[in-house]
Amino acid sequence: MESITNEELSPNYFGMHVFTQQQSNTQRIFMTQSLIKPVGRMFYLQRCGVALDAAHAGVFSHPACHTAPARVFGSDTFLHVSGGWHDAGDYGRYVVPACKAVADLLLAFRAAPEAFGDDWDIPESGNGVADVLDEVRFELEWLLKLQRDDGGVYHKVTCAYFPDIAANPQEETADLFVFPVSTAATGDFSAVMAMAAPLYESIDRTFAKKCLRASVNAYEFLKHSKPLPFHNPAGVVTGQYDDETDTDERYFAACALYQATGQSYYLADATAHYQAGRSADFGWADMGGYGNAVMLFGQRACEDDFLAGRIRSDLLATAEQVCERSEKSPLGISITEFLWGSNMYLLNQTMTLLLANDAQPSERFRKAARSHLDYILGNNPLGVNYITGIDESSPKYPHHRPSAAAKQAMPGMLVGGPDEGLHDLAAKTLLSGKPAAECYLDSVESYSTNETAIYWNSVLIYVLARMSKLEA
Ligand code: 9MR
Ligand code: ZN
Repeated sequence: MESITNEELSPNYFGMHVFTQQQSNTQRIFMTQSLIKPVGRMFYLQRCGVALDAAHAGVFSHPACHTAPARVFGSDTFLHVSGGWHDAGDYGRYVVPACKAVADLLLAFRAAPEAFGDDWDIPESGNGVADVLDEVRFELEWLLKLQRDDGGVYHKVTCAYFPDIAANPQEETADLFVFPVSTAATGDFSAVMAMAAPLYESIDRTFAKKCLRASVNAYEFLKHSKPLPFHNPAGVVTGQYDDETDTDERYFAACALYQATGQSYYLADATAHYQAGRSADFGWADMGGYGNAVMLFGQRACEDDFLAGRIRSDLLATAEQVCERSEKSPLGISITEFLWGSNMYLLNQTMTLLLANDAQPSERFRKAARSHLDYILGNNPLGVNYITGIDESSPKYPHHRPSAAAKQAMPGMLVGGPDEGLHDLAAKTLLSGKPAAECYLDSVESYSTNETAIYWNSVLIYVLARMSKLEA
């Protein structure tokens, strides 16, 4: 990447170097576009169940991992559930965050298809299909394996414990388990399968149909199921992704199925869920924002004018609030607390701004979005570019097993960023008393501030793709 010298930048309030209004555009277009490929390639490098060859994966190549059949927890049944992406710095595969990642990537492709080439240097490159869709299909094929015949979708496939931090993927050979069906997983699954169906229609009709059938099947399970929240059984410590509220996932599924089929049955459900309580967020536990996004920007105009109007005005109002917080903040960002994965929360809110800008173009929304991306790329109190492998200030020691094993950071990964809760020992020991925005440690020990995750990279992809089109 072309480097930008300090002279081209000017110091801001904190003496940090930022893009200026006049200088920014060309540089930012170049920067956002050139980041899409490395950030997108992270998904390929997280692939599970298949060998990654040296030609495509370099030092991160590995033989097929996690291919043993997994035991349905508490039973004598074993299932073949290989495939999908490793979630994060661990090798777990979890449906709920996987669906957030898929939803982000599919929305990104819909919003800016021209930002996605067929040249990500993955095995499918050059096959005539945008590599982001090849990559998403890899995840969808895995998700399909997690659906029971009655439509319910298992919550996760993991071991009971995390392996050593320097374990290669193929070295995690402890027993694998498939954990119980949850309604959050089933709702998210139904929704992303419905989002995928129309996008894969022209690529592979049979696959598109399979996605739609699976979506409908999951939806009918949901309709007849009480909420089934997931909690780790005793003795299991891998990620939980627990979500006590499944109404937003049910809403998202109804919206996506309405978009895919045009059936009033789903529209009526979407309206009912919306009226019962709405969530406009894009977090792994709060998927209502995706329902809104597919409803407003899907292929079909929403036939319920009242619902469409409400969604639109809510989106604009939420974006105004994001701007207000961002404009008030000395850091130029809209998050007011730094939770585990703070960088994701900031980018989720940036997604709100960019969707709102699509509903009603506004320089105010775009300005806040630029300021947020600048923060991620280094305009923050620590001067850290929170994406690995981009410049000298990028994290070098992410809490990420393949990186620890290879003794070098896999490039193109967004780290979680400051977490004022100091949720790991290294953070507690070394960051105590620091301002919230500085509660970040570039250490492999700091899983609460320096881990990486597919659903953090995915929202970054959305922001990069949408902004590269905006700036052009
Ligand atoms: O991203 C998750 C964050 O929102 C939670 O606060 C945290 C603790 O429950 O877990 C994070 O997810 C981790 C998951 O549990 C296991 N894989 C790594 C994830 C990223 O740190
Ligand atoms: Zn694996």
